[in-house]
Amino acid sequence: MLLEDFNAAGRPEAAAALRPCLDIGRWIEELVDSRPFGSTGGLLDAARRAAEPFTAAEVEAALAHHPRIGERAAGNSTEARLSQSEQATLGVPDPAVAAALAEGNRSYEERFGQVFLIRAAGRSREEILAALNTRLAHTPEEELAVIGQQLREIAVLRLEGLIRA
Ligand code: 2AL
Repeated sequence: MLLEDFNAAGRPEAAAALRPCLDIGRWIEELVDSRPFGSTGGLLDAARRAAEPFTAAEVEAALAHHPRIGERAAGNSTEARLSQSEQATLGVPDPAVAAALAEGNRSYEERFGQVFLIRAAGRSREEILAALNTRLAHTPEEELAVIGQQLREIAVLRLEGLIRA
């Protein structure tokens, strides 16, 4: 979508364009209401700042949209295709790394009661596994902050791919 079309779109259409990036109503509304943006850079800066910090409930709802690391998103929606492309770096996993990721995901979910989330684009499997092990030692409060940051990074990268000058 062109930035000028995003700027000119009706509120529901503009919100629908943003939703696959990050499904947090307050974030979407803030960006929709901040139009028009003079540049994609301005839009991305606003996306990094909007609705910060997220509440625990917002994070929990947004997490429900993300498949586990190492699991392919089902379907052909914009959201699923974005996730598949982000996780493409995971490639055909080395069975030992795949098993370690599955075990790490399990431990993380047991400890925090939610899916382990990380901005996968640009990260190797080994980096993701190392981050998973480090984050297992966090407190729930520390994790809430990290997850908020990861949701923002994923959203900004998605926006960068979806809206162009
Ligand atoms: C994902 C995903 O689908 N894309 C990404 O960057 N991270 N999932 C996850 N559990 O971290």
